[in-house]
Amino acid sequence: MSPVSLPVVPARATVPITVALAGNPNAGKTTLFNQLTGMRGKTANFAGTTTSVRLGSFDMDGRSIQLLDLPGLYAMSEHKVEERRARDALLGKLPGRPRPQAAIVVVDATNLARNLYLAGQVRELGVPMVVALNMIDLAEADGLEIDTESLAVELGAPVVAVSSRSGRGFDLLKRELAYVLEAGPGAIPALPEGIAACGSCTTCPHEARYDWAEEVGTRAVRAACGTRLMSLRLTEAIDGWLTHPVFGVAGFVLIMAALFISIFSIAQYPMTWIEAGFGFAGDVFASILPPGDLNSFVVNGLIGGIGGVLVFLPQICFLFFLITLLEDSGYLARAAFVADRPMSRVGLPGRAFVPMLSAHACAIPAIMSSRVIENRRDRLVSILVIPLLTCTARMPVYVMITALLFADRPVVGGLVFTGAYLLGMTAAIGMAFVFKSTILPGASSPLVIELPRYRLPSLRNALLTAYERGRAFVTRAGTVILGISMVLWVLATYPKLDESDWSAVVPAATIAEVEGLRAAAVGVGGEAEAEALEAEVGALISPYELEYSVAGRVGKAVEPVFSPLGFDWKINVGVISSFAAREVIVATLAIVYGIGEDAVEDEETLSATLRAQRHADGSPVFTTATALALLVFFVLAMQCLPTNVVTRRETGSWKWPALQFGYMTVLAWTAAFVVYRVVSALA
Ligand SMILES: Nc1nc2c(ncn2[C@@H]2O[C@H](COP(=O)(O)OP(=O)(O)OP(=O)(O)O)[C@@H](O)[C@H]2O)c(=O)[nH]1
Ligand SMILES: [Mg+2]
Repeated sequence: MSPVSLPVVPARATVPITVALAGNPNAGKTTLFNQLTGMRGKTANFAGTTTSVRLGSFDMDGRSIQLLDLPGLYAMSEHKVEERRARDALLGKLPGRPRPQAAIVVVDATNLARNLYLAGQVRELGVPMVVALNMIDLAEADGLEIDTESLAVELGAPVVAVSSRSGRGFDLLKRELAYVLEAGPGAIPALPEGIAACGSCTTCPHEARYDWAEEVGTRAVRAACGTRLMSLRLTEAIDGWLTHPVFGVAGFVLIMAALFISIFSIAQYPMTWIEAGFGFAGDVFASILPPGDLNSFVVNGLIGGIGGVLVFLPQICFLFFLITLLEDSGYLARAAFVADRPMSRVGLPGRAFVPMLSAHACAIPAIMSSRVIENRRDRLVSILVIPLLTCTARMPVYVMITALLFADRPVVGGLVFTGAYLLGMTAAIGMAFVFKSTILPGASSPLVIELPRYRLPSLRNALLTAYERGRAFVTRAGTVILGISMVLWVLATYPKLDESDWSAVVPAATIAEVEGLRAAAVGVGGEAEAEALEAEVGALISPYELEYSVAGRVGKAVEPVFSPLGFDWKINVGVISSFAAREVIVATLAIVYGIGEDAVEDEETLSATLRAQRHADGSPVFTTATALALLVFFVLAMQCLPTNVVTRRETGSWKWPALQFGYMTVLAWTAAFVVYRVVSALA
C-alpha cells in the first residue's frame, strides 16, 4: 500500500477531483495526459500542438481524478487567447470546466530555467501543485543531474522526475499528487520577496521572476558538459540548412517527395493483397448468387464499392506512420519556419500554420482549431482556404489516378502525388492572397516559433496513430461510403431497360448483333450454351442499361459542363457523386464500370479496368490529359458537405460556406480545364 493513500469517503468519491496539466509548450503535457488517462490526444515535437482544453480521467487510490490537458504557455499574461484560457482553466473560470483542486506543472528537464518561470506563476495563483520534471531520460542522456530535493524546497512544491513516454516516475507522481490534494491550498508556502503579484511597478515583477527562475534553475542543475553541447551544435548546423530560405524549401519538397515515394513503393504489396482478397470475394459471390439484381448488388455495389475504397488502407496507414515520425522528430517547426515567409507575405497569419497543418488529416478539426487566430479577418481567410489542403479523403482519389497512369513507376507516382499536395498548398496561399487583397484586407501578425531540439521519434506513437487513422478510414468506408455506394448502385441500376424499350436507346447495329447471336443459337446446345449467350448479350447491352439509369441520365445531362475537361458521362457520375464525399468517386467508378462491364467475369483491378475503357471510337477514356485534369479537379474542388456545415457554424453565416464552395468549384474547373488543354496539346 502506498504511504499516503487516502481513505475512500463515499460522499467525496461522487464529487470528482479535477487536476489541471500546465506547462510550457512542448514540455510533454499531452504525453503525460495520454499515459495517465489512456486517451490519445495528439502529441508532436512542436510547440503548440494542443490548441484546446481536453478532459480525461484516471483512477487514483480508488478515486476518479479528472485531468485537464491545457494548451502550452510560456507565461500567463492577458495578451493571448490561449494564455487567458489556460489561466481561466486553472482558476476554474472556463465555462463548462470544473475548477481544478490542484495542478501538475510539467517542466522540461532539459530546459529548466525557462520552464520554471511559469511554475512560479502557477504557484502565485495559489493552486496546489506538483512539479513533474519531465523528459528526465533526455536530461540524463545530456549528462544533466538535477537536484529534485533542493528544487522542491525552492519551489515550495513536490518535484518528481518523470519520463512521460515510458511512464517512469508515475507512481511517485501520483503519491505526491494525492498528498498535495489532501493538504489543500493552505500548505502553499509564501513566495520569495519581489516576485509576488504585480503591485507598484517600482521593481518589475516579470524581471524579478525571470531572475528567480534563472537562479533556481541553474542552481538545481549540475551539467557534465560535452554531449549536450555537441547535440546543440549539431542541431544548429542542421537548422542552418533546413531553415534556409532556398535550401529549406528545397529540403521540404525533397522530404515530402521521399515520403510519398516510399509510401508508394511499400504500400504496393499489401495493396495487391487486399485487391486480390476483394477480387476473390467478388468471384465467390458472383458464382454462388443466382445471376440478377442481387448478384449485381452484392458484387458491384457492396464488394466493388467498398473494396475499391478499402484498397487504399495501406497508403493511409503508411502516410500517417511516416508523418507522425516526422512530427516527433522536430522537423515540423522547421517546416513552419520555412512556410512562414510565403505565408506572411500573402498576409496569412503565422498562427494559421498549425490549423493548416492539421488540415492535411481533415479540414473539419482544422477549421475548428483556427479559433486560436484572434483577428477575425485572419481567421476568416484561414477558414476559407483550409479545405484546399489535401485531406485524407483525397488520398484514395490521388492514389487511384496515379496508379492508373503510373502503375509500374512508384517514383513518378510519388512525384505526381507530391505535386498534388504542393498544388493544394500553393492554391491555399494564392487564394489567401486574393482574399487579403480584396474582401478581407489587413496586415497579420508574424509567427514566433520555438525550434525544439531534434529527438528520436516514438515508434509506439507512430504505430498507434497509423492504427487509429486506419481504423477511422475503415469505419468511414464501412458506414458513409458503404451507404452512398448502395444508393449509387440503385441509381445506376434503375429504371431498368426492358427489351421493349431497346429501340429508344440501343443503336440499331447492336440490336441487330444481338438478334444475330440469338438466331445462331437457336436449337443449339443446352443450359451452358444458353448462359453463355445471355452473358454475351448482357455485355453488349449493359452499357446502354447504365445510360438508361438515373445515374446515367444525370451523367449525360451534365456533359456540357464537364466535357471541356475531358470527362465522359461515366466520370461525370463519379464527380457528381463525390460531392457527397470525395472517396465516393472511387466506389462510383468501380460500380459504374463494374455494371457497365458485366463484372461477373471481371477479376481485374480498378486501375486496370479504368485503363481499358474506350470511347465509342476506340480511343482510351483515361488519357493522361483526362486523368491529370481529374486529379487537379479533386485537389481543388470543395466536395465535402460537413466542412461547409462547420464553416457555417464557425463563421455564423451561410455567406462564407457559400463563398468557399463557389470559389473552390470555379477554381477547380478552371485549373482542370487548363491542365486538360495544355497536356492534350503537348501529347
Ligand atoms: N524522450 C522523451 N520524449 C518525450 C517525453 N515526454 C514527451 N516527449 C516528446 O515530446 C514531444 C512533445 O510532447 P507533447 O506531449 O505533445 O507536449 P505538450 O506539452 O503537450 O505540447 P503542446 O501541446 O504543444 O503544449 C513529443 O514528441 C513527445 O513524444 C519524455 O519523457 N521523453
Ligand atoms: Mg499538448
